Parts: sequence; C-alpha cells; structure tokens
Amino acid sequence: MSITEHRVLGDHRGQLIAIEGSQDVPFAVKRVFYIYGTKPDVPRGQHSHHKTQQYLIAVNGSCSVTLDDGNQKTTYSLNQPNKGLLQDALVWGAMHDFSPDCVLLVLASEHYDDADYIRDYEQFLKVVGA
Ligand code: T46
Repeated sequence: MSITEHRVLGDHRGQLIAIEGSQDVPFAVKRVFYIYGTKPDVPRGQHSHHKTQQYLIAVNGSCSVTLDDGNQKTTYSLNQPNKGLLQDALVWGAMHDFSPDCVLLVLASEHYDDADYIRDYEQFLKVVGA
C-alpha cells in the first residue's frame, strides 16, 4: 500500500484528474461515496472489510489515513486531489486529522454490505491471523 500520484490533466480552464476502474485502481468500481463536514478530532472508518477494496482520494482539503494489516501500521497523508491510497481487503483503516474543508472520495470494489465489515479490532486480528 502506498500513495499513487495520478496525472493532472488541465489547461488554462483548470484541472482534471481521471481514474479508470481496473486500470488506475486494481478493481472494477462498483460504488462511490464521499465524506465531508468531518471534525478534525473525530476519526472515521476504524474498521476493515472481508472483501471490499477501497481507493481513497482527498479531492479537497486534507486528512491522514492509518492502515493496519495486523502486523504493521502506516499513516499516510492525503493532501492533493491527484493522490490516491489503496486500502486492501482485510486491512484496518482509520481516517483522521481532517482539515475543515476535506472531502474524502472513496471508490469501492463492492456494493454496500454491512456484513462485509469487521468493526471489532480483536476480531480483525483473529481473521488476519495476527
Ligand atoms: C470508510 C470511510 C471513509 C451506506 O448506506 N452506504 C455506504 O456505501 C456507506 C459507506 C455507508 N452507508 C451508511 C452506513 C451508516 O449508516 O452510512 C452510514 C455511515 O457509515 P459508516 O459509519 O460506515 O461511516 P464511516 O465514516 O465510519 O466509514 C465510511 C465507510 O464505511 C468506510 O468504509 O472507509 O467512510
């Protein structure tokens, strides 16, 4: 997992960034959602998924994302609209330290299914065998 910097297409009219499913992200995109109006001191996420892969882009403002595979935790800074971060299935993710203007866009490999979520950290560690 690492930050990918996407090509910024633009001209005198402004900028454009294109993300192609199965090309720029390693899955066909089935769902898009975004969070905004977040609070700097209130983390979001704090769960993992059995199957869903996610691709995170702060299309406005900035935030930090801590990914944890059960053995190692790494914190990434999303602070440019051309920077994306893959959160693989069975990786615990927490989004935090939002700027007031942050809009965090998430591309997902699966439709929404609450049963795909692992919300308990101890259960997550068991599932990944850590
Ligand atoms: C993630 C972060 C950034 C839906 O109905 N459909 C959806 O696709 C999603 C993602 C959520 N919901 C409903 C479920 C809850 O009633 O929206 C409500 C808030 O969802 P949740 O509590 O999961 O929100 P966050 O901010 O903790 O987490 C969400 C995503 O679940 C998560 O995968 O990466 O945003």
